[in-house]
Amino acid sequence: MSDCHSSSTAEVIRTQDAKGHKIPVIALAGQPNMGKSTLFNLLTGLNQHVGNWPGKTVEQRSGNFSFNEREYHLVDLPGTYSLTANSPEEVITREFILTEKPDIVIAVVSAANLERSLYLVSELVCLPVPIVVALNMMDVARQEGIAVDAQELSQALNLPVIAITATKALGVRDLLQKAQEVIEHPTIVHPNVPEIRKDVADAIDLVEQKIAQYVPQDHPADWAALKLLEGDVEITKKLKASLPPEIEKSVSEILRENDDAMVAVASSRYNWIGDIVRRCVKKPKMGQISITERIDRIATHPVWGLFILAGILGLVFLADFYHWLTRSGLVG
Ligand SMILES: Nc1nc2c(ncn2[C@@H]2O[C@H](COP(=O)(O)OP(=O)(O)OP(=O)(O)O)[C@@H](O)[C@H]2O)c(=O)[nH]1
Ligand SMILES: [Mg+2]
Repeated sequence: MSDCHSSSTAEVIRTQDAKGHKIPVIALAGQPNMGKSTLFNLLTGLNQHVGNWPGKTVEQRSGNFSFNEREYHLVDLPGTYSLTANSPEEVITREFILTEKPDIVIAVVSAANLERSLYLVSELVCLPVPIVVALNMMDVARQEGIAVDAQELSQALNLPVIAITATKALGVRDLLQKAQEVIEHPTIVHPNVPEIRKDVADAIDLVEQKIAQYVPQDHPADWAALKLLEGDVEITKKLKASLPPEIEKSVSEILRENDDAMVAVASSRYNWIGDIVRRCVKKPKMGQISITERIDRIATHPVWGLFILAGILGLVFLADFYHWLTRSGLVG
């Protein structure tokens, strides 16, 4: 990648350019093992800073790189399955997006496992941040016979989607080009978001109106209301501390009346994901089986599987026996 390189002097990661202008911040978000760090290392090379997130034992990695003669600050967010406050990683990721306001989030998903990886995206689309989706692991999907239509996915999400294979640096230039376009010409994009059951959506609106002036700084009121109805521990704690008693009482009443909201919200996300996957993913037809499935079938076959196991054990025994013979001097 000739026009995409990390600076050679690694020590200081700058967040301002020579004229004092803020260097645009790109955050990599995604579930664990989606390839965020692979992409991060590819772009930043040695120009990385590794430490811990303030007050947490979670590793923080950031670094700078240049692309098309512009410098960017890249943050490798911790892998998270969702954005509900179940773990420090989830809190770090959402707090970073809400309070640090990166210029763009690159949501890294796996083409080989789109259904699972879209759960985090279903939450990211509810945050006020521009998103570009990096559809990674295209090589793995191809090997598994899974075809993901990136253009169709882009239409289904109403977001830019670029297919990449991070380990081979394929598609990464296109991804950066798209990220650069979005950063330099920000337009208000409304991604398609999960549609929540009407009664729960109404309850969210009502809670939003009540809490709007008390939400923590940088937290959108509609998002905080959604999280309250999902029973998010952190947001509940923060709002409890700031809501006047009479408002807290009426909000608690709404939450009690909608005690199935968490399930309704989760199922709206799963429906959203299901619809998208049906539109964009073609799995191998019956009869067409992938290489790994073929290996699995033979290795777990009641007869051939035993032969393979006996063969492997025999080889281990022979290797061990040969090793013993050479050590005891019986074989030269
Ligand atoms: N075949 C293939 N493997 C990939 C690709 N991208 C990443 N990997 C591999 O997937 C594994 C996980 O990649 P990471 O970059 O560590 O994933 P991550 O998203 O940073 O994971 P966490 O830090 O746990 O959140 C590594 O073994 C990578 O080499 C890809 O496009 N193709
Ligand atoms: Mg990582």
